[in-house]
Amino acid sequence: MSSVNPFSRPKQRPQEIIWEEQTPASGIYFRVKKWLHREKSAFQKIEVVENESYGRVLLLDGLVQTTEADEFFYHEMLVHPALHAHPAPEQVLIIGGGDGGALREVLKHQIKKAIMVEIDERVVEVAKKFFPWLEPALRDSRAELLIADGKDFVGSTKQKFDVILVDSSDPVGPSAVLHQQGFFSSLRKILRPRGIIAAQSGSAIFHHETVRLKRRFLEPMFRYVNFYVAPVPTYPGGLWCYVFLSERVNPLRGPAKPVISGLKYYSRAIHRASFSLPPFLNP
Ligand code: SPD
Repeated sequence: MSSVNPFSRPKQRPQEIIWEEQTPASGIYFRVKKWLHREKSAFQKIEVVENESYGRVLLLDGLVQTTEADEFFYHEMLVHPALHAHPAPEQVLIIGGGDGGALREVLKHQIKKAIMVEIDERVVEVAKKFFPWLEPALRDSRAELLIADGKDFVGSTKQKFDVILVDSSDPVGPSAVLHQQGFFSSLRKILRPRGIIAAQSGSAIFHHETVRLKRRFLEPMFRYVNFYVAPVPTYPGGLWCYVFLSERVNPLRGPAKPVISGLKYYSRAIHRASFSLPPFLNP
């Protein structure tokens, strides 16, 4: 997090503030230190602002996706539970994830190939310019970027994967289909027998109904359907849900190998703790 004193208040408040309406009655705001980018792509509104507390903030259609200060919570927890639970992942697929945070984390593992399928080329271009980790990740010889519709790719590819990560945006706009039953049944078909899917699944505080519905259609599809949580300070409610899906790998057994060093949030203890849901989230 930044070194700004969280208790100090600016004497002269700059005027511009942007906010994400997280529920009809509440949200989060960012005082704009500087506008870095604003455009309307073929798919969505893409904005990047500089903020004193969170650094660079990427918003898609007004919804916060990534901030420099807190993206590690989200990306580490999307990627590492699955990549550590699988004993030897080689082929990894990332659906979405155009800002590259998930790809960066995947490449910390000894995998052979990571394919990232992002629908909006402009998100990748903008992220390359403003978020320093994407360019080097894309230069890694194991990484492949496909600009394509994730649902179409999954429906047509002949490849099979050890780990599939769904780094989607919220279930509105181009990402809506990535939260639906049909998409998960297509993912199932391209998963290797010991494979694992990890998908972001919304706010633990505000999206109970979506989580409940997802659980209902996923449970008949996979032997292991385990929701887990992690903090993401700038996401609605500050506590985020993910789902871990597998036929063979039980995530409650914990990492299948030593945890890679240098991570900021994920650890062996966090792996176990994150699958232990508080009573209000249990079905
Ligand atoms: N409301 C926030 C949900 C965003 C989840 N995806 C973020 C993508 C970052 N790689």
